[in-house]
Amino acid sequence: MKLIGSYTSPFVRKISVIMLEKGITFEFINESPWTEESHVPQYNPLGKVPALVTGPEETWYDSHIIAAYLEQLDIAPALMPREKLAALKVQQLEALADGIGDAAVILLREQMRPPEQQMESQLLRQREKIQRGLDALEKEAAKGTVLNSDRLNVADIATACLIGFINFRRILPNWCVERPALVKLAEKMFERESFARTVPPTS
Ligand SMILES: N[C@@H](CCC(=O)N[C@@H](CS)C(=O)NCC(=O)O)C(=O)O
Repeated sequence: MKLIGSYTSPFVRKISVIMLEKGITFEFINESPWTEESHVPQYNPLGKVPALVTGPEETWYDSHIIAAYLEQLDIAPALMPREKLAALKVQQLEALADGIGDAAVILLREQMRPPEQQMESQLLRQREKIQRGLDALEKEAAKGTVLNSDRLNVADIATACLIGFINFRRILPNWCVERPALVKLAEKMFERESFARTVPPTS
């Protein structure tokens, strides 16, 4: 399998972590989606990473779909409950973490524009999504029934990748204030070998 992505993307990290946890060997093809000469559109018409090439005629994209594809291979450990409703609850939290990631990427791109071209309303809108989303994740992490339970799942991985990205890009320096359950979850996840091996490069 070939994973197309960039080391700094939280969505790509999510897939790398899942494959490392399951012991699936893969080749990493480092491709930025942002350059003019990017090959990413050859793998995903949306031009986004990650994409996972599994055969000459088979490529998967959108990290949520790739995660589901990897799960149906039935390779232990299972990272999704077998029961359908329980699995949906995990996927909803995965979607929440990924959605906060989307808002963080939009915020970051907006902040990269010259200051006079940045839209204050856009910055505010994305920051609000991030704050609300993190509050919702904090509640779930404190409950410990789906997120932060004693069985690792895809939502835990997506949440920790998101927090890693927020830290790495300094998107919300005070995110941990009043979010103790999320802090604990992130600390616990960052100790795993799969996370240690996928730390975003600093340069
Ligand atoms: N929902 C997608 C989001 C992927 C995504 O936004 N990836 C970013 C990198 S962090 C990207 O490739 N952006 C390029 C673009 O939007 O053109 C997923 O989960 O795979």
